[in-house]
Amino acid sequence: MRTQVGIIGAGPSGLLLGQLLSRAGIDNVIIERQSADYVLGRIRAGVLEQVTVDLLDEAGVGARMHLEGLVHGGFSLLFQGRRHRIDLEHLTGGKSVMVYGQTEVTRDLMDARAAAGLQTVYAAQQVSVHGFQGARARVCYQTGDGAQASWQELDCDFIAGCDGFHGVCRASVPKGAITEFEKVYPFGWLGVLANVPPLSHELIYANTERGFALCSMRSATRSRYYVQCNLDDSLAQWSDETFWAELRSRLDPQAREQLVTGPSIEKSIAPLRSFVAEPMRFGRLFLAGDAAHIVPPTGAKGLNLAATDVKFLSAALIEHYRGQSDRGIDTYSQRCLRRIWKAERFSWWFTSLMHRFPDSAGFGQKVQDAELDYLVHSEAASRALAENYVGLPLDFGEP
Ligand code: RFL
Ligand code: PHB
Repeated sequence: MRTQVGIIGAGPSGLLLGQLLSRAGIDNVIIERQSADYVLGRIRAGVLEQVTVDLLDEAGVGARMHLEGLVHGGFSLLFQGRRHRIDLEHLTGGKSVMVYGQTEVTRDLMDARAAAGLQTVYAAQQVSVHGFQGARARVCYQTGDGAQASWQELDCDFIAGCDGFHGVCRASVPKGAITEFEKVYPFGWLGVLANVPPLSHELIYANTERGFALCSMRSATRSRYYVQCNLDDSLAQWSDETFWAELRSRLDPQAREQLVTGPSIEKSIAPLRSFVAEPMRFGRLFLAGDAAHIVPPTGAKGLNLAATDVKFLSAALIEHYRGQSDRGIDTYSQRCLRRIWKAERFSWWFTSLMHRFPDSAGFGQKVQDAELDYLVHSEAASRALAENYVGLPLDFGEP
Protein backbone atom coordinates (compact mmCIF):
# COMPACT_ATOMS: atom_id res chain seq x y z
CA MET A 1 0.00 0.00 0.00
CA ARG A 2 1.18 3.57 -0.65
CA THR A 3 0.22 6.99 0.66
CA GLN A 4 1.73 10.45 0.86
CA VAL A 5 1.69 10.80 4.67
CA GLY A 6 1.59 7.80 7.03
CA ILE A 7 0.17 8.94 10.37
CA ILE A 8 0.88 6.82 13.45
CA GLY A 9 -1.77 7.25 16.16
CA ALA A 10 -5.48 8.19 16.05
CA GLY A 11 -5.48 10.50 19.06
CA PRO A 12 -6.37 14.15 18.56
CA SER A 13 -2.99 14.94 16.90
CA GLY A 14 -3.20 12.20 14.29
CA LEU A 15 -6.88 12.67 13.51
CA LEU A 16 -6.61 16.45 13.22
CA LEU A 17 -3.54 16.21 10.99
CA GLY A 18 -5.30 13.67 8.77
CA GLN A 19 -8.33 15.93 8.46
CA LEU A 20 -6.32 19.07 7.57
CA LEU A 21 -4.21 17.18 5.01
CA SER A 22 -7.21 15.50 3.39
CA ARG A 23 -8.98 18.82 3.02
CA ALA A 24 -5.90 20.05 1.14
CA GLY A 25 -5.98 16.99 -1.13
CA ILE A 26 -3.04 15.21 0.52
CA ASP A 27 -3.49 11.46 0.78
CA ASN A 28 -2.93 9.94 4.24
CA VAL A 29 -3.51 6.72 6.17
CA ILE A 30 -3.76 6.52 9.98
CA ILE A 31 -2.39 3.45 11.77
CA GLU A 32 -3.67 3.10 15.36
CA ARG A 33 -2.73 0.43 17.88
CA GLN A 34 -6.02 0.43 19.79
CA SER A 35 -9.67 0.06 18.76
CA ALA A 36 -11.73 3.21 18.08
CA ASP A 37 -13.84 2.50 21.20
CA TYR A 38 -10.74 2.27 23.37
CA VAL A 39 -9.47 5.62 22.05
CA LEU A 40 -12.87 7.19 22.77
CA GLY A 41 -12.94 5.73 26.28
CA ARG A 42 -9.92 7.73 27.47
CA ILE A 43 -11.06 10.74 29.48
CA ARG A 44 -8.49 13.50 29.25
CA ALA A 45 -8.41 17.17 28.35
CA GLY A 46 -11.28 19.58 28.89
CA VAL A 47 -10.06 23.09 28.07
CA LEU A 48 -9.42 24.38 24.53
CA GLU A 49 -7.57 27.58 23.69
CA GLN A 50 -8.91 29.84 20.92
CA VAL A 51 -6.10 28.64 18.63
CA THR A 52 -7.39 25.07 18.99
CA VAL A 53 -11.01 26.13 18.49
CA ASP A 54 -10.00 27.98 15.29
CA LEU A 55 -8.07 24.97 14.01
CA LEU A 56 -11.02 22.63 14.60
CA ASP A 57 -13.17 25.09 12.64
CA GLU A 58 -10.59 25.15 9.85
CA ALA A 59 -10.69 21.35 9.80
CA GLY A 60 -14.48 21.55 9.37
CA VAL A 61 -15.29 19.77 12.65
CA GLY A 62 -16.26 22.69 14.89
CA ALA A 63 -20.07 22.66 14.57
CA ARG A 64 -20.95 20.50 17.60
CA MET A 65 -18.24 22.17 19.70
CA HIS A 66 -19.89 25.56 19.13
CA LEU A 67 -23.30 24.14 20.04
CA GLU A 68 -22.33 22.11 23.10
CA GLY A 69 -19.05 23.62 24.29
CA LEU A 70 -19.04 26.07 27.19
CA VAL A 71 -17.23 29.39 26.74
CA HIS A 72 -15.47 30.38 29.97
CA GLY A 73 -14.36 33.96 30.57
CA GLY A 74 -12.70 33.21 33.90
CA PHE A 75 -11.81 30.65 36.57
CA SER A 76 -11.20 30.72 40.32
CA LEU A 77 -8.16 30.12 42.47
CA LEU A 78 -9.06 28.76 45.91
CA PHE A 79 -6.51 29.06 48.70
CA GLN A 80 -6.64 29.59 52.44
CA GLY A 81 -10.34 28.80 52.31
CA ARG A 82 -11.30 31.61 49.90
CA ARG A 83 -11.98 31.81 46.18
CA HIS A 84 -10.53 34.54 43.93
CA ARG A 85 -11.71 34.95 40.35
CA ILE A 86 -9.23 35.36 37.51
CA ASP A 87 -11.17 37.35 34.93
CA LEU A 88 -9.64 36.07 31.70
CA GLU A 89 -11.72 38.33 29.47
CA HIS A 90 -10.86 41.52 31.32
CA LEU A 91 -7.18 40.63 31.73
CA THR A 92 -6.56 39.55 28.12
CA GLY A 93 -8.66 42.04 26.19
CA GLY A 94 -11.64 39.78 25.59
CA LYS A 95 -10.12 36.31 25.27
CA SER A 96 -11.72 33.18 26.72
CA VAL A 97 -11.36 29.37 26.63
CA MET A 98 -13.76 26.67 25.47
CA VAL A 99 -14.65 23.80 27.79
CA TYR A 100 -15.27 20.82 25.48
CA GLY A 101 -13.92 17.36 26.24
CA GLN A 102 -11.13 15.67 24.33
CA THR A 103 -13.45 12.68 23.92
CA GLU A 104 -15.88 14.86 21.97
CA VAL A 105 -13.11 16.43 19.87
CA THR A 106 -11.91 12.92 19.03
CA ARG A 107 -15.43 11.73 18.21
CA ASP A 108 -16.04 14.72 15.89
CA LEU A 109 -12.75 14.04 14.09
CA MET A 110 -13.44 10.30 13.79
CA ASP A 111 -16.94 10.97 12.40
CA ALA A 112 -15.59 13.45 9.83
CA ARG A 113 -12.92 10.98 8.75
CA ALA A 114 -15.41 8.16 8.39
CA ALA A 115 -17.84 10.40 6.46
CA ALA A 116 -15.07 11.35 4.02
CA GLY A 117 -14.22 7.65 3.52
CA LEU A 118 -10.61 8.12 4.65
CA GLN A 119 -8.61 5.14 5.75
CA THR A 120 -7.82 4.41 9.40
CA VAL A 121 -6.40 1.05 10.47
CA TYR A 122 -7.43 0.36 14.07
CA ALA A 123 -6.02 -2.44 16.24
CA ALA A 124 -2.78 -2.54 14.23
CA GLN A 125 -0.12 -4.61 16.01
CA GLN A 126 3.70 -4.55 16.02
CA VAL A 127 3.77 -1.15 14.32
CA SER A 128 7.28 -0.14 13.21
CA VAL A 129 8.71 2.74 11.16
CA HIS A 130 11.64 2.48 8.73
CA GLY A 131 13.72 4.37 6.20
CA PHE A 132 12.83 7.86 7.39
CA GLN A 133 16.45 9.03 7.26
CA GLY A 134 16.61 8.06 3.56
CA ALA A 135 14.64 8.65 0.38
CA ARG A 136 11.55 6.51 1.19
CA ALA A 137 9.79 5.92 4.46
CA ARG A 138 7.87 2.76 5.36
CA VAL A 139 5.45 1.67 8.10
CA CYS A 140 5.08 -2.05 8.88
CA TYR A 141 2.31 -3.51 11.02
CA GLN A 142 0.25 -6.61 11.58
CA THR A 143 -3.52 -6.89 11.26
CA GLY A 144 -5.76 -9.73 12.46
CA ASP A 145 -5.01 -12.51 14.96
CA GLY A 146 -3.97 -16.14 14.82
CA ALA A 147 -4.60 -17.71 11.40
CA GLN A 148 -6.03 -14.36 10.18
CA ALA A 149 -2.84 -12.46 11.04
CA SER A 150 -1.10 -10.77 8.13
CA TRP A 151 1.78 -8.32 7.69
CA GLN A 152 1.17 -5.03 5.95
CA GLU A 153 3.54 -2.43 4.55
CA LEU A 154 2.75 1.20 3.91
CA ASP A 155 5.16 3.17 1.69
CA CYS A 156 5.01 6.90 2.27
CA ASP A 157 6.77 10.18 1.57
CA PHE A 158 6.57 11.24 5.23
CA ILE A 159 5.67 9.70 8.58
CA ALA A 160 3.88 11.75 11.26
CA GLY A 161 4.57 10.33 14.71
CA CYS A 162 1.33 11.22 16.52
CA ASP A 163 1.53 8.16 18.75
CA GLY A 164 1.69 9.73 22.20
CA PHE A 165 4.29 9.49 24.95
CA HIS A 166 4.61 5.67 24.82
CA GLY A 167 4.57 5.43 21.03
CA VAL A 168 7.00 3.76 18.66
CA CYS A 169 8.11 6.77 16.58
CA ARG A 170 10.24 8.64 19.11
CA ALA A 171 11.64 5.30 20.29
CA SER A 172 12.78 4.53 16.70
CA VAL A 173 15.03 7.58 16.45
CA PRO A 174 18.74 6.74 16.92
CA LYS A 175 19.72 7.70 20.49
CA GLY A 176 22.47 10.09 19.39
CA ALA A 177 20.04 12.14 17.28
CA ILE A 178 17.62 13.12 20.05
CA THR A 179 17.88 14.95 23.38
CA GLU A 180 15.24 14.43 26.06
CA PHE A 181 14.47 16.76 28.97
CA GLU A 182 12.32 15.42 31.79
CA LYS A 183 10.92 16.31 35.19
CA VAL A 184 8.77 13.85 37.13
CA TYR A 185 6.55 15.16 39.95
CA PRO A 186 6.17 13.29 43.26
CA PHE A 187 2.35 12.99 43.02
CA GLY A 188 -0.46 12.14 40.63
CA TRP A 189 -4.02 13.24 39.86
CA LEU A 190 -6.98 11.06 40.66
CA GLY A 191 -9.79 12.01 38.25
CA VAL A 192 -13.50 11.23 38.52
CA LEU A 193 -16.19 11.77 35.89
CA ALA A 194 -19.77 11.79 37.15
CA ASN A 195 -23.20 12.67 35.82
CA VAL A 196 -23.84 15.41 38.35
CA PRO A 197 -24.22 19.15 37.75
CA PRO A 198 -20.93 21.07 38.15
CA LEU A 199 -20.36 22.74 41.49
CA SER A 200 -19.75 26.11 39.84
CA HIS A 201 -20.23 27.48 36.31
CA GLU A 202 -16.46 28.07 36.07
CA LEU A 203 -13.41 25.95 36.94
CA ILE A 204 -11.93 26.07 40.44
CA TYR A 205 -8.23 25.33 41.02
CA ALA A 206 -7.62 24.74 44.74
CA ASN A 207 -4.41 24.83 46.77
CA THR A 208 -5.18 23.32 50.18
CA GLU A 209 -3.40 21.78 53.15
CA ARG A 210 -4.56 18.37 51.98
CA GLY A 211 -3.26 18.95 48.44
CA PHE A 212 -4.47 20.26 45.09
CA ALA A 213 -8.02 19.85 43.77
CA LEU A 214 -9.68 20.85 40.50
CA CYS A 215 -13.39 21.22 39.83
CA SER A 216 -14.06 21.02 36.11
CA MET A 217 -16.93 19.92 33.89
CA ARG A 218 -17.98 18.52 30.57
CA SER A 219 -21.54 19.92 30.39
CA ALA A 220 -24.32 21.31 32.58
CA THR A 221 -24.98 17.76 33.79
CA ARG A 222 -21.55 16.14 33.77
CA SER A 223 -18.67 17.07 36.10
CA ARG A 224 -14.97 16.25 36.08
CA TYR A 225 -13.12 16.49 39.39
CA TYR A 226 -9.51 15.82 40.32
CA VAL A 227 -7.59 15.54 43.60
CA GLN A 228 -3.82 15.34 44.05
CA CYS A 229 -2.96 11.81 45.20
CA ASN A 230 0.11 9.73 45.97
CA LEU A 231 1.87 8.07 43.07
CA ASP A 232 1.54 4.64 44.66
CA ASP A 233 -2.20 4.98 45.38
CA SER A 234 -4.36 2.34 43.72
CA LEU A 235 -7.91 2.85 42.45
CA ALA A 236 -9.04 0.17 44.92
CA GLN A 237 -8.20 2.58 47.76
CA TRP A 238 -10.46 5.24 46.28
CA SER A 239 -14.12 4.27 46.56
CA ASP A 240 -16.54 6.94 45.33
CA GLU A 241 -17.32 7.81 48.97
CA THR A 242 -13.63 8.27 49.80
CA PHE A 243 -13.15 10.45 46.74
CA TRP A 244 -16.12 12.74 47.42
CA ALA A 245 -15.14 13.10 51.09
CA GLU A 246 -11.57 14.03 50.10
CA LEU A 247 -12.71 16.51 47.47
CA ARG A 248 -15.19 18.09 49.89
CA SER A 249 -12.41 18.50 52.48
CA ARG A 250 -10.43 20.55 49.93
CA LEU A 251 -13.24 23.03 49.16
CA ASP A 252 -14.43 26.28 50.73
CA PRO A 253 -17.57 26.18 52.93
CA GLN A 254 -19.94 27.42 50.20
CA ALA A 255 -18.59 24.96 47.63
CA ARG A 256 -18.86 22.13 50.16
CA GLU A 257 -22.56 22.83 50.45
CA GLN A 258 -23.08 23.14 46.70
CA LEU A 259 -21.18 19.99 45.71
CA VAL A 260 -23.50 17.38 44.21
CA THR A 261 -22.11 13.84 44.35
CA GLY A 262 -23.10 10.67 42.54
CA PRO A 263 -21.69 7.41 41.19
CA SER A 264 -18.50 7.79 39.12
CA ILE A 265 -18.67 6.77 35.47
CA GLU A 266 -14.87 6.87 35.10
CA LYS A 267 -12.05 6.99 37.60
CA SER A 268 -8.32 7.01 36.82
CA ILE A 269 -4.94 8.03 38.23
CA ALA A 270 -2.47 9.94 36.05
CA PRO A 271 1.16 10.61 36.98
CA LEU A 272 2.43 14.16 36.36
CA ARG A 273 5.43 14.79 34.15
CA SER A 274 7.17 17.51 32.15
CA PHE A 275 9.01 16.19 29.09
CA VAL A 276 10.42 17.57 25.84
CA ALA A 277 12.26 15.76 23.04
CA GLU A 278 14.42 17.84 20.69
CA PRO A 279 14.40 18.10 17.73
CA MET A 280 10.97 17.09 16.44
CA ARG A 281 11.98 16.20 12.88
CA PHE A 282 14.30 13.40 11.74
CA GLY A 283 14.48 13.38 7.94
CA ARG A 284 11.04 12.18 6.81
CA LEU A 285 9.74 11.57 10.35
CA PHE A 286 7.98 14.31 12.32
CA LEU A 287 6.89 14.03 15.94
CA ALA A 288 3.74 15.88 17.02
CA GLY A 289 1.78 16.18 20.28
CA ASP A 290 2.46 13.94 23.28
CA ALA A 291 4.97 11.92 21.20
CA ALA A 292 7.32 14.91 21.51
CA HIS A 293 6.29 16.60 24.75
CA ILE A 294 4.28 16.18 27.94
CA VAL A 295 3.10 18.85 30.36
CA PRO A 296 1.49 18.30 33.75
CA PRO A 297 -2.27 18.90 33.21
CA THR A 298 -2.51 21.84 35.64
CA GLY A 299 -2.17 24.47 32.90
CA ALA A 300 -4.53 22.59 30.49
CA LYS A 301 -1.93 22.85 27.73
CA GLY A 302 -1.31 19.28 26.42
CA LEU A 303 -4.03 19.03 23.78
CA ASN A 304 -3.56 22.67 22.84
CA LEU A 305 0.16 22.18 22.19
CA ALA A 306 -0.66 19.10 20.13
CA ALA A 307 -3.03 21.22 18.04
CA THR A 308 -0.34 23.87 17.44
CA ASP A 309 2.19 21.23 16.31
CA VAL A 310 -0.42 19.94 13.89
CA LYS A 311 -1.12 23.43 12.63
CA PHE A 312 2.58 23.97 11.83
CA LEU A 313 3.03 20.46 10.40
CA SER A 314 -0.03 20.53 8.15
CA ALA A 315 0.95 23.97 6.81
CA ALA A 316 4.51 22.74 6.14
CA LEU A 317 3.33 19.63 4.27
CA ILE A 318 0.73 21.53 2.27
CA GLU A 319 3.41 24.07 1.25
CA HIS A 320 5.69 21.18 0.23
CA TYR A 321 3.09 19.38 -1.90
CA ARG A 322 2.04 22.58 -3.61
CA GLY A 323 5.66 22.89 -4.68
CA GLN A 324 5.93 26.23 -2.98
CA SER A 325 8.76 25.70 -0.50
CA ASP A 326 10.27 23.35 2.10
CA ARG A 327 10.83 26.16 4.57
CA GLY A 328 7.97 24.98 6.80
CA ILE A 329 9.44 21.49 6.92
CA ASP A 330 12.91 22.81 7.71
CA THR A 331 11.71 25.14 10.47
CA TYR A 332 8.97 22.86 11.91
CA SER A 333 10.95 21.77 14.93
CA GLN A 334 12.22 25.21 15.82
CA ARG A 335 8.81 26.89 15.47
CA CYS A 336 7.06 24.29 17.60
CA LEU A 337 9.70 24.16 20.32
CA ARG A 338 9.66 27.87 20.86
CA ARG A 339 5.98 27.72 21.86
CA ILE A 340 6.30 24.36 23.62
CA TRP A 341 8.95 25.58 26.05
CA LYS A 342 6.78 28.52 27.04
CA ALA A 343 3.88 26.17 27.77
CA GLU A 344 6.27 23.85 29.62
CA ARG A 345 7.39 26.76 31.77
CA PHE A 346 3.82 27.84 32.52
CA SER A 347 2.62 24.30 33.31
CA TRP A 348 5.60 23.66 35.60
CA TRP A 349 5.09 27.00 37.38
CA PHE A 350 1.33 26.54 37.87
CA THR A 351 1.87 22.96 39.06
CA SER A 352 4.56 24.10 41.53
CA LEU A 353 2.28 26.84 42.83
CA MET A 354 -0.84 24.73 43.36
CA HIS A 355 0.36 21.36 44.75
CA ARG A 356 1.66 20.15 48.09
CA PHE A 357 5.22 18.86 47.69
CA PRO A 358 6.47 16.25 50.19
CA ASP A 359 9.75 18.10 50.78
CA SER A 360 8.55 21.69 50.94
CA ALA A 361 6.58 22.09 54.15
CA GLY A 362 7.50 25.26 56.05
CA PHE A 363 9.44 27.66 53.84
CA GLY A 364 8.17 26.29 50.51
CA GLN A 365 4.59 26.54 51.65
CA LYS A 366 4.95 30.08 52.95
CA VAL A 367 6.40 31.12 49.59
CA GLN A 368 3.41 29.48 47.81
CA ASP A 369 0.99 31.40 50.06
CA ALA A 370 2.81 34.67 49.40
CA GLU A 371 2.84 34.10 45.65
CA LEU A 372 -0.88 33.26 45.54
CA ASP A 373 -1.69 36.38 47.56
CA TYR A 374 0.47 38.47 45.21
CA LEU A 375 -1.04 36.81 42.15
CA VAL A 376 -4.64 37.69 42.93
CA HIS A 377 -3.88 41.21 44.17
CA SER A 378 -1.49 42.35 41.46
CA GLU A 379 -3.12 43.04 38.11
CA ALA A 380 0.24 42.49 36.36
CA ALA A 381 0.67 39.05 37.95
CA SER A 382 -2.97 38.07 37.27
CA ARG A 383 -2.54 39.19 33.66
CA ALA A 384 0.56 37.02 33.18
CA LEU A 385 -1.43 34.01 34.45
CA ALA A 386 -4.44 34.86 32.26
CA GLU A 387 -2.32 35.47 29.14
CA ASN A 388 -0.69 32.05 29.45
CA TYR A 389 -3.93 30.28 30.34
CA VAL A 390 -5.84 31.49 27.26
CA GLY A 391 -2.80 30.62 25.11
CA LEU A 392 0.24 32.55 23.93
CA PRO A 393 0.47 33.80 20.34
CA LEU A 394 1.53 31.29 17.69
CA ASP A 395 4.54 33.30 16.60
CA PHE A 396 6.68 35.58 18.72
CA GLY A 397 8.54 37.44 15.98
CA GLU A 398 12.29 37.11 15.45
CA PRO A 399 14.08 35.17 18.22
P1 RFL B 1 -2.60 10.67 22.51
O1 RFL B 1 -3.93 11.21 22.85
O2 RFL B 1 -1.84 9.93 23.54
O3 RFL B 1 -2.79 9.74 21.22
C1 RFL B 1 -1.75 8.90 20.74
C2 RFL B 1 -2.38 7.75 19.99
O4 RFL B 1 -1.34 6.91 19.47
C3 RFL B 1 -1.67 5.55 19.72
N1 RFL B 1 -0.43 4.75 19.73
C4 RFL B 1 -0.02 4.00 18.69
N2 RFL B 1 -0.57 3.79 17.49
C5 RFL B 1 0.10 2.95 16.65
N3 RFL B 1 1.26 2.33 16.98
C6 RFL B 1 1.83 2.52 18.19
N4 RFL B 1 2.98 1.90 18.50
C7 RFL B 1 1.20 3.39 19.09
N5 RFL B 1 1.47 3.81 20.36
C8 RFL B 1 0.49 4.63 20.73
C9 RFL B 1 -2.39 5.58 21.06
O5 RFL B 1 -3.21 4.43 21.24
C10 RFL B 1 -3.21 6.87 20.93
O6 RFL B 1 -4.48 6.63 20.37
O7 RFL B 1 -1.63 11.83 21.96
P2 RFL B 1 -1.98 13.14 21.09
O8 RFL B 1 -2.87 12.79 19.94
O9 RFL B 1 -0.69 13.81 20.84
O10 RFL B 1 -2.89 14.04 22.06
C11 RFL B 1 -2.36 14.61 23.23
C12 RFL B 1 -3.44 14.75 24.29
O11 RFL B 1 -4.09 13.51 24.43
C13 RFL B 1 -2.87 15.21 25.66
O12 RFL B 1 -1.87 16.17 25.48
C14 RFL B 1 -3.95 15.81 26.58
O13 RFL B 1 -4.92 14.86 26.92
C15 RFL B 1 -3.33 16.39 27.86
N6 RFL B 1 -4.34 16.89 28.81
C16 RFL B 1 -4.90 18.14 28.65
N7 RFL B 1 -4.58 18.91 27.59
C17 RFL B 1 -5.19 20.12 27.38
O14 RFL B 1 -4.86 20.80 26.40
N8 RFL B 1 -6.17 20.60 28.23
C18 RFL B 1 -6.57 19.89 29.33
O15 RFL B 1 -7.48 20.32 30.02
C19 RFL B 1 -5.90 18.62 29.58
N9 RFL B 1 -6.25 17.86 30.64
C20 RFL B 1 -4.70 16.11 29.91
C21 RFL B 1 -5.68 16.64 30.82
C22 RFL B 1 -4.16 14.84 30.14
C23 RFL B 1 -4.55 14.10 31.25
N10 RFL B 1 -3.96 12.82 31.41
C24 RFL B 1 -4.70 11.65 31.61
C25 RFL B 1 -2.56 12.65 31.17
C26 RFL B 1 -6.06 15.91 31.94
C27 RFL B 1 -5.48 14.67 32.17
C28 RFL B 1 -5.90 13.94 33.42
C1 PHB C 1 -10.41 18.74 32.64
O1 PHB C 1 -11.56 19.20 32.60
O2 PHB C 1 -10.17 17.53 32.47
C2 PHB C 1 -9.28 19.65 32.95
C3 PHB C 1 -9.51 21.02 33.04
C4 PHB C 1 -8.46 21.87 33.34
C5 PHB C 1 -7.19 21.36 33.55
C6 PHB C 1 -6.97 20.00 33.46
C7 PHB C 1 -8.02 19.13 33.16
O3 PHB C 1 -6.20 22.20 33.88
